[in-house]
Amino acid sequence: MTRRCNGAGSICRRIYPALMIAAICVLLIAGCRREGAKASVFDSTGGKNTLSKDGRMDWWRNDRFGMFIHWGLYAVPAGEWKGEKVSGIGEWIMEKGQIPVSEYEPLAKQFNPVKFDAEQWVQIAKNAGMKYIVITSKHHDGFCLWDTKYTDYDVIDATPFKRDILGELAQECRKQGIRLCFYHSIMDWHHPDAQAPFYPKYNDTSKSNPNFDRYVEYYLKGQLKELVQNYGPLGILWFDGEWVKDWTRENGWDMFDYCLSLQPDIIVNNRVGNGRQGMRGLSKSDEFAGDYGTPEQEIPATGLPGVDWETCMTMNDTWGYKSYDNNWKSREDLLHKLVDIASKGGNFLLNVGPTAEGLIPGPSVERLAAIGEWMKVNSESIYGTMASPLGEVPWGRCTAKPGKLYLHVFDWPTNGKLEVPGLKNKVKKAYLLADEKRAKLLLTRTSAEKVVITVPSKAADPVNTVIVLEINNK
Ligand code: H79
Repeated sequence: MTRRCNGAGSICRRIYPALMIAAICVLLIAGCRREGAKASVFDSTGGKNTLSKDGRMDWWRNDRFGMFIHWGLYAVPAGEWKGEKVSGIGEWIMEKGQIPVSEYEPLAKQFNPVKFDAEQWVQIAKNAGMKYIVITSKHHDGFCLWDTKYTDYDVIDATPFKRDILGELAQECRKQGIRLCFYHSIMDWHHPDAQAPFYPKYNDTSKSNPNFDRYVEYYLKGQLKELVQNYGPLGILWFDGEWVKDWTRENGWDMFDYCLSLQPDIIVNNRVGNGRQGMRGLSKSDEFAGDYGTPEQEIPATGLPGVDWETCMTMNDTWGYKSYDNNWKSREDLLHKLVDIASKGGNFLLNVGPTAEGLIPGPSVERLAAIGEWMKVNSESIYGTMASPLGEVPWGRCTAKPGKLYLHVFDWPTNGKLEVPGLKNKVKKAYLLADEKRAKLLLTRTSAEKVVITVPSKAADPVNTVIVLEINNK
């Protein structure tokens, strides 16, 4: 959560000077739209697409907060195999437990999530203030949540449930105004032309499959076309598992172009290319395809000026449901993470792992409801904001819009004085975002770079009270 630069190496050396400049130019951001990220994708489609990257990314840069859903057969064993707990993330049980395809596949017969209610899931996301949902159409285990014609290993052909999960979600998302997006794994432990033959180590990155091209051209591309055509228009295609040996940089560009050919305004994450820097999630350079970086389970120590990124994170320690994982992050922590990410210019993709019955676990629902309560009052300080121009502030975080700063006060001052450092702009007015009357708070400039706001003795919200500053951008 701190802005220390721990171990981020060259990134830090690049970022700190940039941050300094940003701080010096505090809020000279007249037009104030976030600058478009590096245009690694411009013209990659040979002029077939008329949409600019900025045009495609516009909603995503505004919406900031999405729900990740990891759901598949792994919800059935829920972290246990043959009476033993299997360590690691739940959706990796097939690999971690070295389970052969022949033993994993029959889980499909037990997948009967009769309590699945798309309306409820979408409502939970929407009430939390989330604007998009990214669900696993296919994870590494290869099981598909829709009726794909490319395999019978799907919810319609292999399970007693026989309902089109993605279809029901697509319909609800449209109804409730949430953007639907799919996570689609490049790696596939079930497909004979992909990693299935690598058993007992499906994730062995030293191995090649001579038929991998056939898997990509016929199976992967065929499925993606089904997904876009049956359930689109989609928001994002979210790839993963790109580290398999057979996936090349060229595969990444080709797939990226293919996705845009299916839907010209679609967004594609950077894991479509094979240039990701581990869990830090950013691409090593512009040579790799993809629209935005994907730090996993971490928040970059500083913002990344000019780069679009989205932190994906679990609420406990697993993506796919594990019955005994109770290591939940607190609601306060999760809200602070959302704000921390926004203050650095990123998006937050927060995960839920529904059970085999089809329910989002209670602790997840409670946490999302708490975030939603805060968002109902304060979402203006998240949507459409940009990274903070202030640098580090001792009491919390800051987000910005043209002519406005949102001070997110995590630690409310006990002496009734909130000091705002690094602020040279003229401040016209300060008020509590929670105050419908917008009553003016007393402002005192104590130096060329410091303003002190006199605040009520008690915080409106003990977790995060937002103060709005109306400022002159010059
Ligand atoms: O879907 C969830 C996980 O199942 C998947 N991504 C999230 C969103 C995932 N997370 N962690 N892993 C998969 C573990 C993979 C780790 C590694 Fe690697 C693969 C280590 C070495 C190869 C990551 C990718 C680090 C280097 C390349």
